[in-house]
Amino acid sequence: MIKIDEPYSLRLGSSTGISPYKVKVERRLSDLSGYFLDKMLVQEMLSMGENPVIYEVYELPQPPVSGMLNVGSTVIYPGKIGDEYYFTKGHFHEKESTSEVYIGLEGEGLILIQDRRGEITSLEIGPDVLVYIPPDTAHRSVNTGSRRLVFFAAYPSDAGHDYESIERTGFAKVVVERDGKPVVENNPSFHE
Ligand code: PAN
Ligand code: ZN
Repeated sequence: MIKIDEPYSLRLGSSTGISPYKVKVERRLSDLSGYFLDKMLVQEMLSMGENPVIYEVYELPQPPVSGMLNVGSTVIYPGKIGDEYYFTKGHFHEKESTSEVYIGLEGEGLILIQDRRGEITSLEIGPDVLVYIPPDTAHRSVNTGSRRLVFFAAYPSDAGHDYESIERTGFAKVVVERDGKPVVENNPSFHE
């Protein structure tokens, strides 16, 4: 068992991305119903009792104390709602000075990183790729492949998650399938 404040090692990979873990969060379509472009399709699916798991997060959290790090992994399943690939909600950190590092373990995808002015960068993630997320940027992960996308994350344990700010405006770009390939396009419902 891993104890707070003591050195530990853990294993990367396997079905949960990190093992052991302490907390598992599951996000289904119903948790993300306002997030996808095709809201009619989402309502139709949910009313038919279709509520797929979009992603899971496995975490080894520490107390929210400056200087400590949370580590975790995210597993995004392959799939689309209409043309739009499955993604995470996305968030800013409440403590704006905090940054984060993702390391790809399995599959392929894109990380959308957006600053407060709505300037957005998309970076590829996959096995052995490290993505640095600077302070005060919203970040969302998108699975553009046909298999699970799994990545490791480490961030300050006192960072906190602010989902509301980015939920209000949306991300400036969406990742959709065009002719069988992922394409990053302007989000028609983005508003500053
Ligand atoms: C990640 C994310 C994880 C799930 O651990 O929390 O990928 O995405 P949402 O939190 O946006 O649902 C992270 O960035 N932590 O700070
Ligand atoms: Zn984060």
